[in-house]
Parts: sequence; C-alpha cells; structure tokens
Amino acid sequence: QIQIEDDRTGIDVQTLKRAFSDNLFYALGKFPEIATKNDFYMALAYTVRDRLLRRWLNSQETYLKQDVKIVCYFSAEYLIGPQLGKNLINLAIVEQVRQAVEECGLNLDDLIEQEEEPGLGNGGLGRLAACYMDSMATLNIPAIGYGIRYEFGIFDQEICEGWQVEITDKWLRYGNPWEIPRTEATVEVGLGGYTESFYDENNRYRVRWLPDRTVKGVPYDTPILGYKTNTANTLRLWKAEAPESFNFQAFNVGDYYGAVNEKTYSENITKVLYPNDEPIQGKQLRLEQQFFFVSCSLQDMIRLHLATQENLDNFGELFAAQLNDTHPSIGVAELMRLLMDVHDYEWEQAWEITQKTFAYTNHTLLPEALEKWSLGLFGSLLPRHLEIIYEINRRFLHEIRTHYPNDVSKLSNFSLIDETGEKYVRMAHLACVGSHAINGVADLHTQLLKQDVLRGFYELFPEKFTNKTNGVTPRRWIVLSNPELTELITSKIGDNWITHLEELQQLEPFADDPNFRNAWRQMKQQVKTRLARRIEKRCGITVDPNYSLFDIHVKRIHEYKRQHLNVLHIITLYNRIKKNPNIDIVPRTFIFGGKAAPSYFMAKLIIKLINSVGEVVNNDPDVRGRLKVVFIPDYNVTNSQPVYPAADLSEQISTAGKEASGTGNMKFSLNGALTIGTLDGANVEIRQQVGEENFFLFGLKAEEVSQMKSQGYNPWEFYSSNEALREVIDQISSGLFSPEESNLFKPLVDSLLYHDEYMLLADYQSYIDCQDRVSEAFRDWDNWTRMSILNTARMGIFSSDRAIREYCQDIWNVQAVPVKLED
Ligand code: 26V
Repeated sequence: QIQIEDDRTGIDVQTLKRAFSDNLFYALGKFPEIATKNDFYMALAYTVRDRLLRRWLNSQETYLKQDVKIVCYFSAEYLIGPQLGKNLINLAIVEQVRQAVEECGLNLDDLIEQEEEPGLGNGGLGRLAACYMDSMATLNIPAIGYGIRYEFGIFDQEICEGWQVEITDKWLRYGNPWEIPRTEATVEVGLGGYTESFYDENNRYRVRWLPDRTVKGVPYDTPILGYKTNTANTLRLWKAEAPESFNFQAFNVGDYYGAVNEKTYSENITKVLYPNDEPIQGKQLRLEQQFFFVSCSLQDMIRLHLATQENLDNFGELFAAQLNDTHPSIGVAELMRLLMDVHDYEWEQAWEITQKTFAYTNHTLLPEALEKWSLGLFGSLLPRHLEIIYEINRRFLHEIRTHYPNDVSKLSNFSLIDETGEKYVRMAHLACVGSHAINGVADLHTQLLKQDVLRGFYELFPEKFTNKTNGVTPRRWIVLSNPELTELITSKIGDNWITHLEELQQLEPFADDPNFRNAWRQMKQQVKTRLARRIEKRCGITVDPNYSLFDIHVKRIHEYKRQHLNVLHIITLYNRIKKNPNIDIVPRTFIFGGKAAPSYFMAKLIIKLINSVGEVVNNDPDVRGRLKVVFIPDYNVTNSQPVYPAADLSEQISTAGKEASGTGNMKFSLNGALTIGTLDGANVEIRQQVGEENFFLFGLKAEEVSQMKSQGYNPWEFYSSNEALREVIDQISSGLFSPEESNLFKPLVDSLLYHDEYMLLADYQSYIDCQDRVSEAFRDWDNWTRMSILNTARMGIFSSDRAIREYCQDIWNVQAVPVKLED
C-alpha cells in the first residue's frame, strides 16, 4: 500500500518543509527572501496548527456523540505560555521540525523565541489553570477551559534606574496563529436594568430581568493538545463586542460619536486584565468581566447540552464546573437564573442541579483577598442576581437557625451578606453554599481553611471539604524547559516518567553512583551557563556559572513572599566581606524576578531596593565578584523557563500560613534545586517527600506566627537585640544603597521596625543561620549533587497529572474518553 503524506498532516521532514514554505507563501504572503523572523515563526505555527486540527475536531465530535461528562474549568486567568515548543513536544515532532527548519537555513530555537506569550493572568492561579488544561488533555479527560480573552494581558515590565516601569502588553499586535474565532457561537449577555414579576400562561409566579444594555460574547478557541495522545481540548476565551457596530438610532440623529462610544463601552469589558493580585473592590468593570465570561460560558454549556439532551435535568451529570477561586462564583446565581427564568425550572430542582454542577477551589488565606461586592454596585449591575442571592441566603439562614437554634451570632457569620458596616455580598460564601465540593490547594492550606477562614462551613458541611495539593506539568516544566535534564533522566530510566512522574523514583539508586553524579553536575553546569549567557545579554551583568551558587527567588513581588528578607541576607554577607575582605565565603549569584502590582507601592520599593543593593554589591571591588545580584526584568512564563533548571537553591520563604501552596517551589525542586523554605503551603509536603535532610528549613511555623501576633509582636525587640540585623537595617535607612536620596527606603524600614506584618525580623536570625548551613553544604559538591538528585527523584507526586486524577475521582466524577485519529 502506498502511503501518501498529506501536506497538512504529514510529519516527515520533506513534507514538513513543503508545508512550511506553503504556509509562508499562502498564509503570510511572503517569499523567503523578504520574510521576517516573525513571518517564519507564523508559517511554522500554522504548519503545526494544521497537525493539531484532526485531533481537535475528532475530540469535539467524540464528546458530542458519546454524551460524556465534560469538565468546565472556570477561570478569569490563564497563563498558557508560548504554544509552539509545547505543541511540537506533545505532537512528538520536535526533531523532524528542527531538521526541516534547518534545511531552510533557519534555527528552530530562534523561531520558538519569536512567540509572544498570552499573559492572560497574574501568577500562580493562572498558571495552575494552564497546567491543569495540559494534564486533562494528556489524561484524555474531556474538558473546556472557559475564560476571558483580554486584549491587553499582564503588563510588560521594564526596569529603569532600578524602578519598575509598566508597558502595555500588546500581545495580539502581530496576530495569534493559535486561536480560531467561532463567531457562530456568539451569545448575548445582559447588564443593569431592573426586574419585574408576572404570571405566566400556567399562572405561575415568575420573574424576568430587563437589562438596560446587552453585550455580545464572541468565543475564541485555542486547541490544547495532550502529550502523545489524540485528545485536544478547547480553551474557549470570550471577547466582548457591541451588539451592533453602530447604535443606529444615535447615528441617525447625527450623534456619530455617541454611537461609536457605545461600541467602545461594550468592548471595554474584555480590554484589560486587572494586574492586582489583590481584590479590586468597587471596580464595576471587574464585576462586569466576571459576570460576562461566566454568563457566556454557562449559556454555551446549556446550548451544547440541549444539542443532544431533551432538557437540563441531567445537566449536572454531564458537566462538572470548577470555580478557580471566587472570581467566577457569580455563576451560582447565573445558573439559577438561567434554569428558572429562561428554562422554567422550580427553585428546588434548579438548586439541586446548580450544587451538583459547581465545585469551588480556594487559593488564598489572606483576609484582604476575599472578594466582596457592595450591594449598591451589585444590585445596579445584576439586579436579578441580587434577588436570587437574597433567596439563597434566606433558605440557607433558615437551615442555620435549625442547626444552631440558640445562636444568633451564627446568622451574621454565615450570611452571604456582610452587614457589619457597609453591606457587601460575600463571594466565598456564595461559592461554598452553591458547590458540592470545596478544596484548598495544599495540605496545610486546607487545614487552615477548615480551622480559620471557612471554619463555619466546615462545621456545617465537613463532607464537602477535600484537599487537592497543586501540581505542575512535567511536559513544560521539565521536558521543554530543561532538555539537558530530560535527556539525562531518560538515558537511565526511559521516558515513561513524562506521563508517570512517580517513576522518577527509579533515579534514587543512581544518587550513589559517582558517574551519574558527575553527569548530573555537568548537566547542571551546562544549564547554569545557558542562564548566565542570557543574564549577560539581558542585564549586562557577568555571573559565574561554575563556582557560584545560583540562589533564585522568582515570583510576584509581595511583602508576604518576603523578597526583602532575602535582601537582608545579601547585605549581611556583604558586611561580612567588608569587615574581612579575605573571608572564605561561598560565592553566590542572587537572582530575582517578578512583577509588582502597579499600585502596590511597597512592592515597587522592594524592586528598587534589590537593584540598589545590586548596584553597590556588584561594583564593590572588595567583593571581587563573589556576590552578584541580578534582577531579571519582565518575569513571565517565557522568561521563567530557563530559570528553574539553573537553580542550585530555591527561595520559598513566605511567612508561614500565608502562601496557599506555591507552584514555583515544585518546578525548582523537580529540576534538582534544593529549597530553603518555611513550613508554608506545599513546602511542607515537598519537605516530607524529599526528606528533611535534603531541605533547608527555617522560621516560625504558622501556629507560632499567630501565637506571637496574639501576644503582641514587637519587631523592635529583634532589631535592638541583634547586632548584625541592626547594622543591616541602619545601612538601608542611612542611604548606603541610595546615596542620591538617603530617605528613599524609609517607608520600608519603618514598616519593618514598627509593624512588620510579615515577621521578617522575627525570622531573620533563623534565616541567616539556615543560609550559612546552605553555604557549608554547597562546599561539598558531591553531596550537594546527591541531594539534588534525590530532590528530583522524590518529587513525582507534584505532577499536575496526579492532581487532576484526584479532582476527577473525588470531585468531578469524570472518566477518560479515548479519541480516535482516523476520520
Ligand atoms: C490575593 C492577594 C490580595 C491581597 C494582597 C496579596 C494577595 C496575594 C494573593 C492573592 C490571591 C490571588 C489568587 C492566587 O493567585 N493564589 C495563588 O494560587 C496558586 C495556585 O493555587 C498558589 O500556588 C499560590 O500560593 C496562591 O497565592
């Protein structure tokens, strides 16, 4: 039989070459001679996309025909990162494509670097959603990711004179080859207006919502292909558009600008991602975003459902909707409205369907981060939903009264409405009552949820609560980011670990093999050299990958994450050198990266402090290059990929009880970094896994933090009783690092000395002592390498595949559905 390779699907080198130049000509309209690097990237992206489409369409068809249960992941944020490299890996065509491109005189890595990533999220929560989409596809779990297609994602960060400067993220500037608009699936969403009651033809009391404006939601679909499987799920992101391009009434009376203005107004809803990690109370546009994408998505699900089902009775059997934090929790009220007002269901049955459909993941313990909306704002934007929430609350508080007959304080504690001052809707309470399952994202986090933030709900419905410790995808965070490590592991244990990460365990015996240790150390050196080159190019700072310990702290800048505690350590080492320039010290390269919310003054000042300290330390001849401080600008998925593999030491030093889980901690340790960390979030479980002798622990425990706080913590005591600490603080406040403006860091110093909300001073000595142990350990390269190997070998359970299997079993009750490749 003759095999004919189709130009759109064939994967041998010759076919790929032909397809690539075809796309350059027909899709980009260019000859190779005049094509830009971006043209070549686009042509290659289309070539790869062609090879996804059969799997994607077959997956969708399979789901539709087989009435399978589908996971709908509701998330206001996705940080999927660049798609080209990932898709090549999942299609298993990296080498053919590399060769095809090379035969055209191009370099694959250069083209991969051309891609501008969609930065449609802030940090951990958005990246988790992306890892989960990858794992669901890889495990053949039918899934749709619903979210918002922000025109401007998270801002790009530049550093000017040590300060963060925000630049608009125009990620769609050169087009996005990975998405396909599905205008035929457009839906309409109402906003504002009022409600009225009436009796329908069966004389039933009904309510209808008469919105005063409507917006169209247009879905843009991106295929999410699993690793070496035929499953390609959909990431469906909604763009807001005006119902008509012109308000003809305004247009006809000559109000051209008014007409165009309305279009702008509607389209504003999906213009920009809110860059705050903090809740944005009182921002009407933010509530509009949340409602908009949730309503679009629920309408979409209902339409899909009714394509094969008679009615919505079994909606909750065919969909599992996961709320990624409270951002989409308005969905509880919106599904109730759709079921009752549009599809004629009675309250009781609608409520049963709703609870069965939704489950809620909490991602933070910080009290200031719990979302609430003032009644005024909520009622004017979503009058019908406010009525529904009142009714949910009325019924819920009735249950509370029966459950706690003699305790009126319970009513105000549980109420969906906060009435302690100005009145608010509490979104976490809505999510809890409207869901059949509630989960935290690490063991400690879930415990603290049960004891603290959601204590009442836990007492009331203990059976709803479960823990689902976060995980990360090994495809992006090992295979794609660290080819050197991938090759080394595979040379010993084969490549099954890529989808069964527990198999990394098989590396353990090699930790005692001198040859393997050597190979491991060489590999690390190579990867560190790769990062050193980038740093040289990007920041103009020379760092030493051979003898210097790479100590890396990358994540959003936040006081609770304590980047400034790290800085206190740097200055402490600097002082030791200044006092004794010939001191025998382990050389270190301190690498930072992360964005500060534009309105978060203290976080921006921390960035400035890092750069100012770097300026002094990097240029002091006494230091002789033994300490280097680097701030990598514009930390995002793309820029993070070369960072995790190059770390010797991973900084996970949040105040215990504040970091829900962390996922960067997992990426580092999987790549063989040792962790210095507090007992916070998933650090606790990482330490259990890798063994306490392979983890650098310091600091107060969560319990001790709250204890010390309740006993009246006084940071000044630590300052005055610790000479080294006092010196460091005094240097910062005296302007040693800001000679041009000696008071520059005063707000930071004052905050530490007089409040120290995050207890840096209490943890300072413990941190310094622990860092000294790190340095001593690093002197013994061979043993360090052994610990590094054991970290990787024991981190398998932090795969997002494991996490997704747990969600499937314990929360979603969904099964894998194999997809066939043939048409
Ligand atoms: C909210 C706020 C508001 C006040 C200022 C500080 C702050 C910091 C974080 C947040 C929560 C945003 C939600 C979020 O991104 N949570 C992250 O979710 C990750 C995935 O579960 C988890 O690994 C991180 O620990 C958690 O911070």
